[in-house]
Amino acid sequence: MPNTKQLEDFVSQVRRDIVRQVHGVNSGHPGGSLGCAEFFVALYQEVMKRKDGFDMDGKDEDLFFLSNGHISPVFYSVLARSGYFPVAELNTYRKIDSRVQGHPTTHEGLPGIRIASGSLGQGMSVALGAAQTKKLNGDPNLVYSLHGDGELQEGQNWEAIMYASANNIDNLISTVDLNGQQIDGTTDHVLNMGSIRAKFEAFGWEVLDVEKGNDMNAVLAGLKEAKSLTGKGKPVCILLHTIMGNGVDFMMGTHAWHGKAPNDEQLESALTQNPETLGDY
Ligand SMILES: Cc1ncc(C[n+]2csc(CCOP(=O)(O)OP(=O)(O)O)c2C)c(N)n1
Ligand SMILES: [Mg+2]
Repeated sequence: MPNTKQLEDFVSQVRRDIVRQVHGVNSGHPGGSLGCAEFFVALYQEVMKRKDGFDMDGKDEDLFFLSNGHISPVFYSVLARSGYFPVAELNTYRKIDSRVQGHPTTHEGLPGIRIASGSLGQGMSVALGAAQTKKLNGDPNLVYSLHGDGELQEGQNWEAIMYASANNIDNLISTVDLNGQQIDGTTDHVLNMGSIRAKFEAFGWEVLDVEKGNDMNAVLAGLKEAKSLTGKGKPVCILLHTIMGNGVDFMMGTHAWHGKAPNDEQLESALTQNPETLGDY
């Protein structure tokens, strides 16, 4: 099992992959991707029970669904570096005929991708369907999902959130990337949602906050605690407090880098801040 330093080194490489993918085609979403790097590395390298190889049935293993599909650069990097597909394929990000599309899709058959996402608001519905299926099949494994905070403004989420608790889907751990930012500004400014914790609780969920969503040990502890809360009749929500653009100083804490590529000079600076640890693709 990797130690914290190894996981942090992994994160450094993932950050390099994120900015290099986006810079390579001058498009894509670095901000949310960087903010969720620790979460993805913790999940795939430590927390999730995964089978060797990949199949769409997803039986007898934990599953993950990415709902905020625009943060695909972090997802692709962690999938590739966790053995799902060749790391060199990151070089085809957002290119014509690539399996590594700007927003994940299933028909390219990229191992690790279970749903198309990018049209926001749909992932929770799929995740809870998979979780309910596991319960019906007597499969004791868990389902994880990730959602943006701005994404919660999509109404379909709340149908899913309501359904999950009404049906005691207690093998589902849904994480919200609480970075306080979305495409056009802060979430408070664009559409103030009040207390997201109070809303999930009112809908019957168990909620826990991870205040340091970019601290590897805090993220691991939060995921561990969330796991301990499963199987008790309620779905579990992690409010993961992250910093958008984390790890690249000029991208941090602003929506400006939600969907914008760094130029050559900015890339150089970003790479200097994040040493190569596992080998660039
Ligand atoms: C249904 C739908 N509406 C609008 C968009 C455009 N869009 C893409 S990302 C985004 C912002 C989402 O905010 P958040 O989930 O907080 O992501 P972050 O900016 O933090 O990465 C929007 C509005 C979309 N992809 N899908
Ligand atoms: Mg956000």
